[in-house]
Amino acid sequence: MIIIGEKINGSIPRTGEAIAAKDEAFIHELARKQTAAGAHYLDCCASVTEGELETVEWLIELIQDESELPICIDSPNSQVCVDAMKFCKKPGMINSVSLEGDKIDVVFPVIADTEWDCIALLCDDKGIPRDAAGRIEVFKKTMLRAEEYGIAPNRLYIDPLVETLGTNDQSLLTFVETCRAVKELYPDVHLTSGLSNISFGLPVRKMINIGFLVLAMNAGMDSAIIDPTNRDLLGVLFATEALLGKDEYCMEYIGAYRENLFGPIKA
Ligand code: THG
Repeated sequence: MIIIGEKINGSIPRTGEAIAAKDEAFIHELARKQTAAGAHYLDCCASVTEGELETVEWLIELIQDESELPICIDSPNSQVCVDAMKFCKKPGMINSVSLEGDKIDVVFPVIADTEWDCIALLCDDKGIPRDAAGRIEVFKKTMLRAEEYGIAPNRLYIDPLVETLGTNDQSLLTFVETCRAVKELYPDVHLTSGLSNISFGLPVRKMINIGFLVLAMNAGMDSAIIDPTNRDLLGVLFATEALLGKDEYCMEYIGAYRENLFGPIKA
């Protein structure tokens, strides 16, 4: 599983406060903790109404003080995404494009001849297609655009988008059907997702999130935007990899346990 650490995101109240207060130590600590917890990328989302690019630059520099990990630049503004690439010491990931507006035309030509990867959401100007068939149509169009620019399927992380279970009881089933169809059409593309939308408005959200993670991994999801310092989630993640036959002799599971990434908290 490719773990994208979600904690440096201004829409998390405590992180938002730290960004507003220019609290460098707090951002340093988020970068350090998520790196120690085994993340592979660190998501960076300013979530500010003004001066987004300057805030993203500040965040990226703080992240790079503490971590060698590649950065996942998370902004709804594609121009900010591509402008922030130059602040990064190594290629990372753009989060995200979709068929909405001119996002693909802004991002794909810039990343084409680089080693940057990109998350693509399965939505367009009409929103998120209700059923899997509609999302697959968006996926096919996205892949045609990627091919035009010579971006190989293994550089794309497809986010099928998940709706809230509380308002759509078919949400997980639609997500799974979309994942399976994506993998059948293009076995080399990655699948990713944030976990939080599924459980919005429900009590004890962590339970729903964990169930979602397991079922999504079973459908081929090989990446997730999560809190890597959530020890319960990490334990289930490593257990599920092993159960799905993707962890020879459970070496990864055992290794993560030995590194104290999950399990009872040791003094
Ligand atoms: N898809 C893509 N990008 C995304 C999302 C997505 N970026 C933003 C968001 N969704 C993913 N990021 C977050 C960040 C924080 C939280 C949820 C989603 C959050 N975190 C809790 C906190 O920090 O307090 C902790 C949760 C936990 O402990 O597990 O709520 O869907 N492409």
